Amino acid sequence: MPTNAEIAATLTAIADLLDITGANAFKVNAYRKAARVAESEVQDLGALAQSDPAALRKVEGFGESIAAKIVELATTQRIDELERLRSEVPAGLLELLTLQGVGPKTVHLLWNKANVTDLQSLKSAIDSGALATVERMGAKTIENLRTAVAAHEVAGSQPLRFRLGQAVPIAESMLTVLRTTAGVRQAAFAGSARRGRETVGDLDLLVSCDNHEAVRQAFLELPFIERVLAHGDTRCSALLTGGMQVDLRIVDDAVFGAALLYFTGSKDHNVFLRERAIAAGMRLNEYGLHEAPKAADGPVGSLVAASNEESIYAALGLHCWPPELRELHGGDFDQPPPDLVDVSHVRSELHAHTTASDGSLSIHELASLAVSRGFHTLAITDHSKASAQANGLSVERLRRHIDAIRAAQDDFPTLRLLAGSEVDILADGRLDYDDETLALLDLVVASPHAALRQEPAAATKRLLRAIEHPLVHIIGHPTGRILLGREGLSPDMHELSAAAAEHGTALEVNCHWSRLDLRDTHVKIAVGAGALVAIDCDIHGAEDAGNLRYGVATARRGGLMRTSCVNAWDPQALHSWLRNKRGVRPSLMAR
Ligand code: DGT
Ligand code: CA
Ligand code: CA
Ligand code: ZN
Repeated sequence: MPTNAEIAATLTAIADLLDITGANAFKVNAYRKAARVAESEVQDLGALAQSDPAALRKVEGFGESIAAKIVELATTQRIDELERLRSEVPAGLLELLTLQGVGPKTVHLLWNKANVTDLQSLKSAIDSGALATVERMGAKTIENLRTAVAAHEVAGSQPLRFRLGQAVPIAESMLTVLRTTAGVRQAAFAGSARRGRETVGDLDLLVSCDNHEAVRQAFLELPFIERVLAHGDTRCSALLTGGMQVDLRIVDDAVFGAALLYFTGSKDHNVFLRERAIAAGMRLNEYGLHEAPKAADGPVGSLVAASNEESIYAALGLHCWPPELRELHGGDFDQPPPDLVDVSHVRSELHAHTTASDGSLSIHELASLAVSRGFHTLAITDHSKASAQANGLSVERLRRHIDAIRAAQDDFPTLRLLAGSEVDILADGRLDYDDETLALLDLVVASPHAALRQEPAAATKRLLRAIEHPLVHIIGHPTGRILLGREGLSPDMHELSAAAAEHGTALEVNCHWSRLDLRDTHVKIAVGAGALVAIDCDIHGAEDAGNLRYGVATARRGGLMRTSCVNAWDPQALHSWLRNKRGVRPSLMAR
């Protein structure tokens, strides 16, 4: 059955191919919008297509014809129209879409007016001058194509998206340099990175200043820049070593807020805001919110707001919601934003490894790190015996480790040290230690580490068993996925979340940027079911503490409130949950 991501990718493929063939723009846009809906939808669309096609048609943004396509895909694993389009359009044209700044409309033109069918024929058409004779192909467009082809040759084999935790540090180190440049007033990163998406297509930097030339110079001299793709008075683009693209916009300080709002996006959110502005007799773009023009094609009226985001939302009668929720169906901006969990709320680390298994810090070093983070509680959770590759602890070693943790407590008067374990959830859902051993521990994180290619039904059963286990507090990285690397398990998140809510078991958002597991859409389901969520750094070394922001961003994108995050609780609430969870269900304890 296709996943929502596969459905989204299929709809996008149809849209791209339709665009290349020069199809009606309304039809193409309907597919693109539907792809974005599929991507952010929390219901399993493939399952819905099979069980209740009528409900599928009711999903906002689908409509009759696209719902039918999804049903066709879910039941026959193919879509006739897609196959027809693929037979019509030369395969090499699709690769052209991966060129920076080249969209389906350009590809349509190249194919129809210059007989370009792939990268090679595009290169020849540029070099031979044949393109220059094509109508609507200006010198500038051709120059952009030439740069894009060159960039593709540098970065072609690179993934098209980059992980949040790799992109953000680069953005920040660039901003640090730009902020020291003469005349710079404000500098920030925007785009998907500011919205906390787990991967970003490119980085968007924004700087306001009195001296554009100095900023441009400073940007072009930044380290990691492999190739400059474009540089003008207000925008520069460059490709970094590693293949990621950075777009810099230089604006006047008075319109920084409007530019930040625009370049933070998402595109859907911008469309929403623009429509609200029009409905209110105003116009919104990256230069500010203005009164509407007096005459139909006259200049816009006077400036209403531009210096900061809050003033623009306020002038539109909306609340300023955090970037993480500025997505399609992100929320109701007429209402105040929810009290989302924040990095500053997190006061405990409940998943951390020492040198006893595969961590690089001792118990004392881990505890000192937790104290320096201002935390009131640290759970030491080394691996269990089945994780032999991670030097998991035998029962015997675990007993001695518990003693060592209890002994260390005396040295840390402000920190509660918990003796815990990250115990493997075996393929059938049994845990890697017996109940007698688990009962010795203050806290149990149960995680899947092996058998990560299970069928969804088996994965659901396996994880449910761990969630229902009376001695388990937290399910660690529930799917085991590795971003851009390993699919992991695809359990039924609705079922897991309902069970987690019922049993008071927390589901973890693992903060490591290669995991971010739960992912944002899963958090949304967990929140909807009323489940508790833990946000943990799964510390293996001191540097992992810095990943907290990525886990928190993921949780915020899923709408996680401060009150539902166990790491944000005060010591009393946290410790009584840990104790009571084991006490509340004597019937389960008896099993
Ligand atoms: P990415 O880079 O693919 O991870 O996603 P974004 O959201 O960073 O997208 P990007 O880099 O293409 O553009 C940055 C923001 O600029 C985007 O979130 C919204 C705004 N923006 C760019 N192009 C358009 C557009 O054609 N229409 C609208 N409404 N907004 C746009
Ligand atoms: Ca971007
Ligand atoms: Ca961009
Ligand atoms: Zn771990």
